[in-house]
Amino acid sequence: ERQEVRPYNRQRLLVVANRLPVSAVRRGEDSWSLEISAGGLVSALLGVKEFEARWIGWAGVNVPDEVGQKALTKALAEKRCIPVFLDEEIVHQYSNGYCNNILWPLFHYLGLPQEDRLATTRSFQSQFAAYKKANQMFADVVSEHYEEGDVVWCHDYHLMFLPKCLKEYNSKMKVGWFLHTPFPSSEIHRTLPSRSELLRSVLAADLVGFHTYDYARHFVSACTRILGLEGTPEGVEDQGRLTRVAAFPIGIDSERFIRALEVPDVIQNMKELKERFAGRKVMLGVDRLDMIKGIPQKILAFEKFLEENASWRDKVVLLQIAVPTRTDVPEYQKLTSQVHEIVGRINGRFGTLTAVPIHHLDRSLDFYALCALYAVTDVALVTSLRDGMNLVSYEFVACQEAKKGVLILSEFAGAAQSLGAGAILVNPWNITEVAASIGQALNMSPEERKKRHRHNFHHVKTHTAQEWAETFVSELNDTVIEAQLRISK
Ligand code: ADQ
Repeated sequence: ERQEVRPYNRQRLLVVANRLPVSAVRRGEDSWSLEISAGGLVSALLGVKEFEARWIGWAGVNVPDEVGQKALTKALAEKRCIPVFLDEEIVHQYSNGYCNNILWPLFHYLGLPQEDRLATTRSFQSQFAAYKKANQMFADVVSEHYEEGDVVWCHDYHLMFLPKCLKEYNSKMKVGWFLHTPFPSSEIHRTLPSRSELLRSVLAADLVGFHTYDYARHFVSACTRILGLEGTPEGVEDQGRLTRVAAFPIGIDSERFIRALEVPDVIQNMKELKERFAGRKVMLGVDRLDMIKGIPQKILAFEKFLEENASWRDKVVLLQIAVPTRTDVPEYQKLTSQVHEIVGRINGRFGTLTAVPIHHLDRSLDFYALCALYAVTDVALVTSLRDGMNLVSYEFVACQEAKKGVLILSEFAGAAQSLGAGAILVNPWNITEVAASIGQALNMSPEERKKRHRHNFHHVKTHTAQEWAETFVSELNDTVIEAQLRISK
């Protein structure tokens, strides 16, 4: 066993999230290959270098046998990752069921189809039981690895029950919880049968963080209205114990994107893309293929723009890169076919023998390919119906120093609050408005583009992922010290 020497000034940070930042593929009885997986949280925490961070989470595979578990644990240790092993039934009920089928749509203000709603209502109790059981399994692994002085940072809606489990294990543990999605209006949260239990377990944390003040305010209102607790400017108070609640808007590792544009392969790729789309303006969408991203709405708005602006038809192209996620869920399969159908119809309608207006790719791109695309884009289209923050808008801005392209951004993305002044804000449900904003963006004067870009670029460069994590952790440390002082008074 390799002995690790820990620099005395670096605090240990245990990052607990549903998924580890790597995906594991089994190559043999005791051999595994690991790949870094895409996603907002991964992108953000890759930028954090200040702490000695360790990840605790599920590796995304079912490993029923002990030999496999041992080998995977060993392989993951090299990446500073610690696995939580969940069996298929738990994953089905906890992750696919309670997390993705109940909390995810609810937190994004999306309803379920009637038949799913009834089925969900029936299976609710068993799914919530699985959710609590899974959270307890995460807590067991955390407590096994916890050392005094560590900071434990729990992430997202999958782990709302975790702060309570951790504090039951050790009331002195420093526990923070951060939500990457919106927290909805208390009127929405109220409909959850497990509404109180979830709020109470989150409140067991010392610090609770959200991307925006609105989400934080919704959470505090839920606690006051549903639990009858007192909301203060600092957070939520329960019999003298304060849970600090605040906004910590996430960012990206902007330098990583800026540097990527100097890599020879990226420069070559940009050159090829420019040649490929010469004479046409490039519009870009990059999203996980998810209901919340408003992909059909975006494409319909683009169709409306082409319909109303015949002169632009052979002068603009929309590249929509959509990584499939949750492909085993029927709702997501339906969304994929719906998007394909709309794209096919529009390309049939406005395409020529040599060119089509929409290129739709159902896949993930590697980091460098993505940077090249961002850099050659004239207009980025982010039309999320709801989005905690939306990092794609940040990444686009980071890659636009040369071009100063335009960002069209949904007012329902958290990013609207930080990049709103530089972007064109739209209501993604209003296709006429989005179509008009496409025209505005394509015709915008270079001076105005420059002015808008300057605002956004400054924000993206100064509000980084690293700063986000450092602020959260130092606030968590301070909160715990203040609480101790209050008790000793
Ligand atoms: P996501 O819903 O995953 O994150 P987002 O913030 O846009 O949304 O992050 C997506 C990440 O995946 C980006 O880093 C992007 O580059 C990458 N990505 C997306 N499509 C890709 C593709 N086709 N190929 C390669 N990479 C791709 C959740 C919340 C967000 C919140 C983040 C962080 O839903 O609202 O901003 O967490 O908190």
